[in-house]
Amino acid sequence: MNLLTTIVSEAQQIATDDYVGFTFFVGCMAMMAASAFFFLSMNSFDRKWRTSILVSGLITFIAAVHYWYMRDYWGSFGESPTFFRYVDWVLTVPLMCVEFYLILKVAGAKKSLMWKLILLSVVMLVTGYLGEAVYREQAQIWGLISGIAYFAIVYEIWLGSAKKLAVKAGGAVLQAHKMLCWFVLVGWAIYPLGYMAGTPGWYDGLNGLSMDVIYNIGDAINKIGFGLVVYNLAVNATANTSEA
Ligand SMILES: *C/C=C(C)/C=C/C=C(C)/C=C/C1=C(C)CCCC1(C)C
Repeated sequence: MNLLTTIVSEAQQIATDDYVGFTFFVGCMAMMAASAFFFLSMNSFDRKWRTSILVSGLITFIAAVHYWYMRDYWGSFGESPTFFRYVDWVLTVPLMCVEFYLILKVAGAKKSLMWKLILLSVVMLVTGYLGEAVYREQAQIWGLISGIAYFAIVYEIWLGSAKKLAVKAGGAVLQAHKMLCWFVLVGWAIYPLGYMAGTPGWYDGLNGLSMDVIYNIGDAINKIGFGLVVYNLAVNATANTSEA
């Protein structure tokens, strides 16, 4: 069977009220399209922005591959593909931390900043996984620890050394940094909501919502949005240098 007939027969299997299956399917396509867009645009930018655009494309590409499997897993078992979900995140979220480092390099960002953000993101995700998949009865505690790591990331980029570097860089970099900060503060806050919808705890009222739909919406906004902010920065910065 070729790819198109596979896709068509998959689409026919998704019931009209299966929002989870639908968002996995659309998410997969959107991630693929975004990857093609980022990869194909790469060479139109100054050399120093190409790595950033490459990383944007890698983030959506890695997600596209995982969505392909998650869509299939959901279609076959009707269960949350928690393992694939967290493997995806543990690869893509550190890459988002790399993006912060890459755009702040012009202001002299050091690798230690990158590793600090990566470490915090791994702590956030590993503890989240433990609460969601391994120690579900203690989901609240693991979620809390994960949330603390999340706030440490928010602090670092909004007020910590990353912020100082962004101010030092100024112009288009500062603007892009601010946008990315908003993505982390508001866009990433979608995930704890999904977690609360899918695990037991004091927040049981949220259980009517679908964890997977919430995560899928979060991924589309954050992965593609993040990439577009970086793309926009490369467009602006490249235009400025060619004017000068
Ligand atoms: C592309 C994927 C992204 C940007 C995933 C981000 C995930 C998070 C910010 C997850 C955060 C969590 C908490 C803050 C507490 C509960 C457990 C998590 C892992 C869902």
